[in-house]
Formats: sequence, C-alpha cells, structure tokens
Amino acid sequence: MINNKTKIRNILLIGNAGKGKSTLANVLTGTNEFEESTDPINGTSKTKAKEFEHEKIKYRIIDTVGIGISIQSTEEILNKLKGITDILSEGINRILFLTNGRFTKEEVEAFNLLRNVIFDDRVTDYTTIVFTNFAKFKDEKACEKNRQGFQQEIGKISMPLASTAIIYVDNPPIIGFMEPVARISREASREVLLNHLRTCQEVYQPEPLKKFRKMLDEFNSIIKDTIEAVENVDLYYKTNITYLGEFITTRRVIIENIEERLEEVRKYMGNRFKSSVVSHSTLLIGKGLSISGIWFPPLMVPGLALSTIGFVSAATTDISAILKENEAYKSFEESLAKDKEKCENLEILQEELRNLINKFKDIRPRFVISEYRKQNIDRNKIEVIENVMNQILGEEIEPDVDLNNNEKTKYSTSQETVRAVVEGICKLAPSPLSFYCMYRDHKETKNRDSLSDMETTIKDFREGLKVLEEKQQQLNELYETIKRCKEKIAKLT
Ligand SMILES: Nc1nc2c(ncn2[C@@H]2O[C@H](COP(=O)(O)OP(=O)(O)OP(=O)(O)O)[C@@H](O)[C@H]2O)c(=O)[nH]1
Ligand SMILES: [Mg+2]
Repeated sequence: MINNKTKIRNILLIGNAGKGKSTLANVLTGTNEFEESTDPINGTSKTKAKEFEHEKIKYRIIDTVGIGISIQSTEEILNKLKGITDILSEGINRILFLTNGRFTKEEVEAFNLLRNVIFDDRVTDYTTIVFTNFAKFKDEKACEKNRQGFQQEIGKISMPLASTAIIYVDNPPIIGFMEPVARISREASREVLLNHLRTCQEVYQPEPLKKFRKMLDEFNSIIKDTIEAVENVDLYYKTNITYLGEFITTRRVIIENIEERLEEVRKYMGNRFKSSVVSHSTLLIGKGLSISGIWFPPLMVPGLALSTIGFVSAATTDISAILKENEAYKSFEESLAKDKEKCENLEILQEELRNLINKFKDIRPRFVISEYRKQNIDRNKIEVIENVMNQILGEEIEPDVDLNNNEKTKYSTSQETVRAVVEGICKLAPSPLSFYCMYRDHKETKNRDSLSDMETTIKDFREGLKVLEEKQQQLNELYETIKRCKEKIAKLT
C-alpha cells in the first residue's frame, strides 16, 4: 500500500461558472497559470491540473469546467471531466465545492447528480464547501454566523450537504489600486486553504470511479484490438486485391496461350489430314499394284516401292502431328499448373483474411456486453466502433472468390502414340483400314480429346474470369469501406 504522505493529494475544484475555481487554483499553486475569467460566458473551457508542494506535501490542483450546474446527463459530466478521469480514479483527497452568496437549488441538484454518477454517498465526507468572495473570512465570528445560517438553509434541501465542512476565503482580482490588498487577501486565503487541506489525508476512491476506471480500461482495450484488427484486415485486403489483379492478368494471358495452342493443334491436325490423304492414297495404290503383281510380276516392285513410300510418309505424318500436338498440349498443361498455383495462393490469402475477420467476431461480443456501451458513456466512440464492426462483419464482406480452375484433362499423349504405332503396322496389311484412317483423321481435326480439353478450359476460364472481375470490383468497393473505417477509428485515439 502506498503511503498517503508520499502520494500526491488530488484536490478537485468544482462549482458553478464564475465562482472562483481558476482563481483559487492560482492562489493555491502560487501561479498565474489558470485563466481567471472576467465574465461567466468565457470561463475555463478545459480541465487543467497543476502540481505543487507545501510543507513536504505534494498536491495536485484540478481545475474543472463549470460542472456545478445545469448538467443533464452522465455523458455530459464525463465529457466535462474528460482527461482527468484517470487522475480521479487514482483517488481524491478533497473535493472543494466553490460557491458564493446563496447556494442555489440547481447547485444542490448538480451535486446530487455528481454523487450518483461518479461519486457515492461518502462524497460529503470528502467535500468542503468553499465560500469565495467572503471579505470577512478572517473574522471567525462572521464565518461561524454564516456557517450556521447556511447549514440551516441547506438542511432543508439536502441533509448530507449540511454536514460538510465549510471554509471561507476571498481572492480578489489582482488589478488596479487594489492590487496590494488583493495580494495580501489571497495570501491569507491560501493559508486558510492549506491549513484545511493539510488535514485531508484520507484518499477517497468512490466505487463508481473505480468501476469507471475498469470500464474505461476494458473499452480502451476493445478500441485497441479493433484498430489492430482493422489494420490487419486493411493490409490483407490490399494484398488480396493486388494478388487478384495479378491473377486476372495471368489468367487472361493463359487463355490467350491456350487459344494459340488450340489453333496450332488444329493446324497440325489439318495438315495431318492433307498429307494423310496423299500418303494413304499412295499406300493404297502401292498395295493395289503389289496385289496385281501376283498375276503380273513387273508391277510387284513399283507396287512394293509405292506401299513403302506411302507407309513411311503416313507414319511420319501421324507421328510428327502427334509430337506437335503433344508439345502444344504440354504447354497447355503447364499453363494449367501455373493457374492452379495462383489459385492455391489466392485461397491461402483468402483463408487468412477469413481468419482475421473471425477475430472481429471475437471482439464484437466483448463490445456488446461492455459497460461503456451499456451506459452510453461516449456516444460518438460507441457509434464509430459499432459502425466499424457492422461494416466489417456485415454480410457484404465475403472474401471468397470462386476460383474455377479446371485441372481435369482427358487427353493422353502416350495412348495416342501407341495407337499410331499399332495402326502403322495394321496399315501394311492389305485392308480398307487406310480409308478408315483418312476418314478418322478428317474427323479428328475437329474432335480430338486434346482439342476438347482446351476448348472446355477456355470456356471455363472465361466464365471464371467474369466472376473474378466482378469480385475484384466488389473487393475494391469494400476496400473503400475499410479505408473509411480505418480513418474513423484512427480519430478515436
Ligand atoms: N472579489 C473576489 N473576486 C473573485 C474571487 N474569486 C474569483 N473572483 C473573480 O471572479 C471572476 C471569475 O473567477 P474565475 O476564477 O475565473 O471563476 P471560475 O469558477 O474559474 O469560472 P469558470 O471558469 O467560468 O467556471 C474573476 O473575475 C475573479 O477575479 C474572490 O474570492 N473574491
Ligand atoms: Mg475557471
């Protein structure tokens, strides 16, 4: 436990505007740092604290905005005490409630509100009513007379206030001819005040302020976590958008590539058909001549020669077309692999974004049940956080992108090569197979598996691209929302 003697004593000045709080703060601290107003409208606009030491006791004088009267709500009180709630929750040694002349009903009501909201029933034990502007403050009899009169009066409206300590001071403005007198009077007032404060050793830690402190800490940690989450979401959104952009560009290039390969394969297949017609016809004629050689031997040799030429050129055409097709297909498959890799990376990024958004889901219940929100302490802050939570957790933020990567391909080059070899051998035997092959080659120019694979992929990728572009647009719009959230929340700290 901290020794009360070494701990700074917090002295809180409250009271109606123009009652002399700032003046009293100057008198106590022996400075000129608190602005003494000359009219009630342009009084102190911000709470201010100043420390000083007297007879080895450290004091902190806290001058406030006129919170003495016309306070409507908790929020208003807390707004007026902005910046000193931290100090107050450390504990207060004395509350000096400044007044002069008559103590109005409004002042009593304001005091009661303070007691209910930030203090508690014990507040009167720690409060001293300070009558300023009391020229006869050195006259003990005059003071006592006033004290009794006041206690009687106040007892009619507020019993607890009737039992508070009362002291009298006079701190005239230091101007004009009266300056030396004013200084003397202020010096005497200071003595009265310090004699009184010296006795105020006990620290008052009102329950509401303790709770308020806890509530403040809790809410500040919610703000901190929200800021962190928003910053992370912002970062990942940016990364996602950039990556999605790259992905779309790459996919466009891939589609173009596949289209080129498709054209190539079509060309090879067309060429294959043309040379197939020539070579199979040669093979057929050769075969015819060879068969005729059985009856007319001179035809045998040219027949065999033509068959061989026909066979060799048919086989060469088939194999070179298959090789070229193979090459084109390989490049198509490479494109698919590249696209797949990009898809996987995007999926990882999306997963991370989803996790980050889930983090918000953890913060939200904390925010919903927070006392700060329930008591509507600072409407602006609450609204900002609420807004940010709603926007980021709202239905509209769905990071998922339907990736549509077609990785299933049917075509197999090894099967094709085996088929070409078997067919080549069969073609040597006299049969109508050559006619069939010519017919098939013609058909395959249009209907090969490799071609349909590529066509399907192009179609799927194009459709996927449309979805991706829509998503990109959507993400860009959402990113604007996140940016706005970030700006709003940054203003809270
Ligand atoms: N004669 C005399 N004048 C005083 C005394 N206390 C304050 N005044 C004068 O009253 C006016 C208002 O004093 P402030 O100290 O500014 O009053 P305040 O309570 O801080 O007012 P707000 O900041 O508006 O809440 C100034 O002109 C002071 O010089 C006093 O004890 N005696
Ligand atoms: Mg003031």
